[in-house]
Amino acid sequence: MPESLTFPPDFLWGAATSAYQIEGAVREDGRTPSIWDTFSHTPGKVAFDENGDTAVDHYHRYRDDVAMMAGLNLRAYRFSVSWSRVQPTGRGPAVQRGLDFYRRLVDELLEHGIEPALTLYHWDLPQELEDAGGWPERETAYRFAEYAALLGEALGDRVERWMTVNEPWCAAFLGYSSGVHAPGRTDPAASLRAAHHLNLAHGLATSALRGVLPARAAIALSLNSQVIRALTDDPADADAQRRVDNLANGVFHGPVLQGAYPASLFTDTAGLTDWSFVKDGDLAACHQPVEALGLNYYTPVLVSAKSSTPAGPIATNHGVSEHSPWPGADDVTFHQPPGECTEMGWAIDPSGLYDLITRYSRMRPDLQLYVTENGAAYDDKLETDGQVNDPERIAYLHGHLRAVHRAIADGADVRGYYLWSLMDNFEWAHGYSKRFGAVYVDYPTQTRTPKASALWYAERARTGELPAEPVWEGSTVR
Ligand code: PNW
Repeated sequence: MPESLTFPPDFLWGAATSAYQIEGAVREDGRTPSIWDTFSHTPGKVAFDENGDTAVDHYHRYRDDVAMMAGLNLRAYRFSVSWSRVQPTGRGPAVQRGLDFYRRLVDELLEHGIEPALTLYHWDLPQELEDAGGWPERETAYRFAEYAALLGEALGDRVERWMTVNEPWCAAFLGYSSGVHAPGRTDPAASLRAAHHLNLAHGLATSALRGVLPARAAIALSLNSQVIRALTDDPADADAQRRVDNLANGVFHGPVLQGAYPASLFTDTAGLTDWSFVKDGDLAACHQPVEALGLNYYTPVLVSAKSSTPAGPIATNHGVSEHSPWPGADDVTFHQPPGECTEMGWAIDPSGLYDLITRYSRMRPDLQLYVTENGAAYDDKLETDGQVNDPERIAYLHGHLRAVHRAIADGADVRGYYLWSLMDNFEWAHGYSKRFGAVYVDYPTQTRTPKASALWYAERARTGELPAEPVWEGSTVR
């Protein structure tokens, strides 16, 4: 019989969103198109050809949204800044009206006692920079550092939690190799250059922020470090696991957290590139001191060597494309992990979150760890009584929060958890068909309704207690 668990008193109970997924107002106050505007307006790229033009209209409704967060007892809110709102061409001086929106949002959060956690890049590169070559071009990393400094100067007096790049794996490999995300390119060699320049962008931005932020500011990187499991203990499967782990994790945490790329990554990808785009001094530039590491986790990845592959369901976790998001791993098979799935088809496995946290806790015991995203999509319905009952999401959150608690009990320095997502929103290539929110959004009216899971989570935030069982019988937050 499980018992109820208590989290540390200063544990940060939060929720997360990103700019393109919620803001809308894509043509207001000087904002120019990002690669996601272009991509979503290209027929056939997003389910039902949906786009973020309106999204959940957060740009106009941020005040109500912040009041709603306060009503849900949230202590922290992780959001991202739309680069092309602040720097429409990706270079040059900042646009005041763009900065003002984020200043108003941050002030509203602070007035409600909610800590803002700002992500500089959640995939919405200004289109003009993509036209100049995008992340495969080194110049983009320099542009990013300049943008980081502008934001740091503008908001450093009121934002203490800074995150550079969110999930560089998605940006590099879904964007430039499999092409299921913007800008939709399918060039594996270019995707490896993109990965390096995202690492460099993180490092250069971190240095630039140090120059403008007060000493109390904490800088972090958010990785979608993935948990890669081998199908069997056959050495060929273990090798497949190592190769995919390099491409999912090592290619980012190597330079950024350890100061070097894994040597075997170079040999695994030798047929695609000679890595000559890594210049002298780059590894030192990537390997900047940071205070915190953000980990995003949804589901594990299960692999085997093609030669040893038995028949079985093949995973579609990373979207469906004839091009792989794993450059140089064509001889690996990706399997559907066992167990129940969320609406994304992602297998539910909280032990993966425990494994991820303990891995990074051992790698860098000096860093504060945050779960910067975790959550689930379900086919939620607004009932006639005005409630949204989502017991599956409560069970998902319960299981994963138990895993976080176990990791803390075993010595990991996990300081907080940001539920993905605060509210239903534009789920990238899936459009609005997948609901990740704790709060339900009725898109035609933009009405927000906290789901049962939001009320359940609000109780965790209020009490710091995780009950023994994932049940919720209340209907309001006390
Ligand atoms: C993350 N994959 O995206 C993002 O950070 C969020 O913006 C997004 O809404 C959330 O997770 C849910 O999808 C991912 O294919 C998209 O492995 C795709 C993958 C992983 C994360």
